[in-house]
Amino acid sequence: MIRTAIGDLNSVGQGEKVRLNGWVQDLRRLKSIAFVVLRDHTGTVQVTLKPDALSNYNEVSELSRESVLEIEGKVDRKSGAKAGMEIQALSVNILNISRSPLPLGIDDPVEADFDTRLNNRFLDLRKKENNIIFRVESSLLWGMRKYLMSQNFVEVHTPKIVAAATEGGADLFRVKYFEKETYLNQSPQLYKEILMSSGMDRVFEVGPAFRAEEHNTPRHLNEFTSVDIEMSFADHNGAMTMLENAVKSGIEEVLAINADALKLLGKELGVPEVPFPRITYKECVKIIEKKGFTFNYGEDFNTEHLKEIGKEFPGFYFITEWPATVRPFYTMPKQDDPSLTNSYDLQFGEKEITSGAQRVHDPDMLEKRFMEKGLNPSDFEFYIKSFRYGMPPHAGWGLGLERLTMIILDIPNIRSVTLFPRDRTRVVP
Ligand code: AMO
Repeated sequence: MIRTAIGDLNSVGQGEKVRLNGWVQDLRRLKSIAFVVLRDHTGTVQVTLKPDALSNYNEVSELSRESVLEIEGKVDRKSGAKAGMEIQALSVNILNISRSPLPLGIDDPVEADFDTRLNNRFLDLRKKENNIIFRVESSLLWGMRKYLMSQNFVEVHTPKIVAAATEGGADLFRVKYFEKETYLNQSPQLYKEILMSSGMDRVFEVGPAFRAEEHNTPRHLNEFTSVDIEMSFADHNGAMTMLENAVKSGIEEVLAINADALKLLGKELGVPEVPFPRITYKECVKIIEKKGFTFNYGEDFNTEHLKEIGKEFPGFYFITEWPATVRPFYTMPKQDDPSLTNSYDLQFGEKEITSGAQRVHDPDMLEKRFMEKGLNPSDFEFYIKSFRYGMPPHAGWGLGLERLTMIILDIPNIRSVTLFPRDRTRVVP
């Protein structure tokens, strides 16, 4: 008999036989009858166990919580079960017995502290409201992938053990690679650009990015999932259009696939209108100065500044035309004012989700930019070389998948939307 998901029992008729697989969420033994609340990834159902129907009744009715069962039984809608239905067990196969007590309760009314939850993440994720986050993230990414594929992007995979830093030398994890010193990649930046010179035209990558940032905040991980694109014969405007449409498509997919999840999590989500507003860095400086902050023009905005700007723009919006002082070497200067750049961040209120830009494609200008940033171009020879033999103009972005998931589900801590978070103190599990 094929397995029925508990969530699909509604479409099974009275008296029909089903096979269910799941965990014992609760077990109550009365005088001559026992009730199991069986749980799978789709929900729970009550199963009635009777001694005369089951040869192993005594063993089953003594089982510990979270033991794993396969149950064959009949659907009974006439009994007094609260959910309007229960299962009358015909056979129970014990697939595994859980030890007791559990290090973390699955349906305890009092929530355990976050560290205990993360230390026992396999149990924590058995809670529907926790594991459903990752179903939402999966459909969000699927919607973005669908859009990018429809625009002729090719999904690629670039190395994560690398010889050069892309986003600044301070935040690098060092890896001993036989006789050489190498790093874990902070971003696929250099490789996705090299692929533009390979004639691949449009590429995207979904993969891990590593940042040895010391600070422990609710928005930073030391390993996060970066969704990156790079496109040829395009500038920052073309890349921003791709970004807003990809985000919209991701949200549409969540709404189409995860309506139940959103209801369970109590989240309201709407499809954002595109195009998203574009606000320049200079306009943002005016906003924060108006609020009484003294601001050093040319610096990055801090959390307090972004809070103020976010109050003016509570939804998705771009901050554009950042000064060259705060953008990496690969960022294209603005043609009519080279102190600024053809760059942007995608924001949601005070939160940054994406950075992107048109890139420098002239190898001489690129070498100059390296030197201006105090970097030695010869350390990047493998990258600059790909610019010398016909590099097309190109642009792209990198989006933090966990950051976008936090935003669409309105979840305050990035660790909640990461299966096994890596932060300043946590590398296990
Ligand atoms: P940037 O360094 O701004 O740009 O990173 C891009 C996006 O990645 C996410 N992100 C993080 N998420 C969680 N924890 C972190 N420590 C963390 N650091 C970054 C953010 C951020 O907006 N190469 C460029 C992208 C490009 O221009 O294509 C880059 O990596 O959501």
